[in-house]
Amino acid sequence: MSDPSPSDPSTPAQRLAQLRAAVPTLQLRTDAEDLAWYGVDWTRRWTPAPLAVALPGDVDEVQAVMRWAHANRVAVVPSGGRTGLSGGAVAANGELVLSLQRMNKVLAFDPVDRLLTVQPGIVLEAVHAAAREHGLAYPVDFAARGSCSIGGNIATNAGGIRVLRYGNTREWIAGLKLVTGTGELLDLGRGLVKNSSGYDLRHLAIASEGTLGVIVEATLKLTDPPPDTQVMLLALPSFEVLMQVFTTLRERLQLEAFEFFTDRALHHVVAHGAQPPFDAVHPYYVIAEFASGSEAQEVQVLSAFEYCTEQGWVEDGVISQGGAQAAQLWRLREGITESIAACVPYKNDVSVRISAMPAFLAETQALLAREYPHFEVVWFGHIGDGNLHINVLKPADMDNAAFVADCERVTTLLASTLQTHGGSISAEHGIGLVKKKYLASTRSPAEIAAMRGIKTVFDPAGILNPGKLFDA
Ligand code: 2HG
Ligand code: ZN
Repeated sequence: MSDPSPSDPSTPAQRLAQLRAAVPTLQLRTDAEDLAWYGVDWTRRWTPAPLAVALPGDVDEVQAVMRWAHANRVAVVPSGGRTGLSGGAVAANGELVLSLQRMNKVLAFDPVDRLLTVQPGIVLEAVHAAAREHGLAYPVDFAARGSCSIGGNIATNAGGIRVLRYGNTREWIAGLKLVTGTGELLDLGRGLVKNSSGYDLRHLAIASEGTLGVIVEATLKLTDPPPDTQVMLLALPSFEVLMQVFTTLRERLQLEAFEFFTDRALHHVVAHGAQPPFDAVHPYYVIAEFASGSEAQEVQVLSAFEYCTEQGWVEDGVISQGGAQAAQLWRLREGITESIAACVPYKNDVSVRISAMPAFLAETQALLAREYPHFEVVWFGHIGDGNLHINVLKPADMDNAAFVADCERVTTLLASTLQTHGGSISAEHGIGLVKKKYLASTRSPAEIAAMRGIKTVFDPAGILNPGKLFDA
């Protein structure tokens, strides 16, 4: 928490009493168990120590909390499903956690505009279900769908496994209501398809990681339901052929997703209970989902598969016959994060242009082989979007602080490799606390200065998620 201002020497207990008086209807939790639960995200690197957890039930309460926090200079951490991987929702310094979990309803559906208006605490999977009920789809999707919230997805511009076809969360936000650091309510975008009336503040709020405002409502674009699909899992002999397989499948099929993982990733998922797909072990695997159903499409699928095999790019493969098998194949990719969680991974989430991927990869592979000779490194990710997840696993006998320090040393080198290739240190997980010191490798000093200036406009007292993204 930011230090109390000189005119406000109150203790935490006095502050809470003040907050209770200012917003008498507000649900507040202060049990040690709640503070521990709401004070962290999936990073688990920080010790939670919030002041309290506020669970507002409506927009008025959020505004009242923010007005109080602004007046009393109390730091606030907006909080969704806390499935983030960059520490964006961590409250380790006496901040007030503002959990949107009770604000989790569908508010409206408009069939003409094909817009679904929801509260921020709704879980992604429930958004999918609501869209389906109306015969439509909300296409952003990823493994944390059962617990992440739409507000958190928007605050990080979440990507996931269908970006290749549908883009990031940003593409699907037609409107946003945002409560700023002074408690002002902004109604941004309002579902308009066309609106050339100056700065689009909605897009500043998207990916702002709770530093500009609290998202209290979102209007989401829906689209046609996805086509019937099949899933293909391919075993590849080398990384070099990966981009060739991608280019071939993208040319010949209507790709819905294209992801990769290594033998180490598969090893962990199988050890975690998944079914091994092939008898032999192969260095690399690709999972692709594509439109299929007509006879013509099926012929194309087989011919694309045969072509890749003839080129020597594919050592083995399987094509799903039915939804259950497709789900089983997807589990091999989507189960990776959970399967390595116990190994306390240090996560890199990097991106470059797809065209820069081969050169970037060659350099990065050499860098990591040189710098991490004794650590297990698990590679996977959204290769079709130029986005790699590189998870470095902590040796069981190594001290966590020493492990993180070593990984941070190597991440500095990785950040400069990324800079050479015009890439980003955070493709889709956000900067939060974890990537803060590398922001300057991805954004110029002038850009960071502009971001700071914007932060001051939305949050003049600097109370919204302080210390995340950049320091004050
Ligand atoms: C995924 O693509 C998520 O599965 C998590 O972004 C990535 O655990 C990770 O590094
Ligand atoms: Zn990902």
